[in-house]
Amino acid sequence: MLKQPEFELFAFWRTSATYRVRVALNLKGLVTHEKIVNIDAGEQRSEAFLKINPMGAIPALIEAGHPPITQSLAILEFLEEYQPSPALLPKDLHARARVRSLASMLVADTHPLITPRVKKYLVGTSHFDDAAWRAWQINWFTTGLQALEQRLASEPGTGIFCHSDTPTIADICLASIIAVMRIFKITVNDIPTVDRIMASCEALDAFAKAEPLRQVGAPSAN
Ligand SMILES: N[C@@H](CCC(=O)N[C@@H](CS)C(=O)NCC(=O)O)C(=O)O
Repeated sequence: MLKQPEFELFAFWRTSATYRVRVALNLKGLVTHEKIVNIDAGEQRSEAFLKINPMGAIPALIEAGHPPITQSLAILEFLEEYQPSPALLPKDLHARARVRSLASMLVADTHPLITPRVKKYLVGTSHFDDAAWRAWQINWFTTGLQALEQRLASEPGTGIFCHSDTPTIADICLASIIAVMRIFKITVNDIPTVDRIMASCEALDAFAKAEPLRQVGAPSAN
């Protein structure tokens, strides 16, 4: 029998934060119905969507009868508690803190700097042209991923994945950044540990199925 969607996910094909939620749902075998918010058309700033998330950003996850959950990391933590298996956080207290710390380097310190709202502000107030915006993107992706590489390459907790040998929230966040960099055709060199872990992630169906170009609305899916 076909599984019924348990959640509604406000999403767009290419976004990093939505990718994170898609991977977690896939890993946990949970089903959603996606509602597209076209961020290229500015739908995230529509009156209707601002009632769901006043920040004007996706994703938002709604379980029937409950208020929306926004912020991809909060959604991942919610899904982890909603369905603990397979676990996306290690059991050990210090290992959990490490995974959350690695994830935050990307979700809190890297991704927000390259969002459409930041671009809109820089173009509108500082007259950024395409070249200036691209240099900005490359700078912040490079800063985030090089710092992550330094930690992954030197810390004993690193295994096949960011922490040990099963995927965690940190891997989901790492893969979400690389996935959008590919859309923007940006590469960061000399990050061998990050590249190796990304390859381990992509070998898993849950990550492969979340690949932006495989989503409804993506250029190749039309
Ligand atoms: N910290 C938030 C970031 C959400 C976010 O910025 N989402 C982007 C797409 S990846 C968005 O909707 N941006 C709209 C905009 O910047 O105008 C999260 O992780 O959920």
